[in-house]
Amino acid sequence: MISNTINEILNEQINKEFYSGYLYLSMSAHLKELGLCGFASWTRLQAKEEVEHGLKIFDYIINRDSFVTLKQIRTPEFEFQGITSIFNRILEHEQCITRAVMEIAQKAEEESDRTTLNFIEWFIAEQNEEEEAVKNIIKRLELFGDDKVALYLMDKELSKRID
Ligand code: OFO
Repeated sequence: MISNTINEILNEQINKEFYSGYLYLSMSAHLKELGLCGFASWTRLQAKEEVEHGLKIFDYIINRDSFVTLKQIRTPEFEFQGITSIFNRILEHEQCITRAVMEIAQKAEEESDRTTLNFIEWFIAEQNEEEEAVKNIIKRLELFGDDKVALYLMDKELSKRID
């Protein structure tokens, strides 16, 4: 069984992960409207991944004989100012999630809860990967600026993501 503090922070994290999914879906819809099907598909797959993250925590709480408390998921943003700003927003959001994950690790450490610490390490590595992937996309978007051919090629490339 995990402590109340850890239980609470993990339940909050489930909500953050599901909210991330909502945010990515909202972005995906917008990107699809713009005709950027590859970017839309990339963010949609990311949404799916976020739900999986939430479920991973959901299962962990239950496996530790604790209680899952699902909270309301807030409405995601739905107005965006162009492709680069969407990816800057993603980076900002992921950095915020990274801080939340680090806080869980910190709390687990304070409580000498090595099982949670071990569990959350997967998320720390995952956050690092996600931030890196988004930074690479931003770098290229900034580099190519308004070049439509480059955007077309990037869209094509991102459409190849399968999971
Ligand atoms: Fe769950 O990794 Fe992004 O938010």
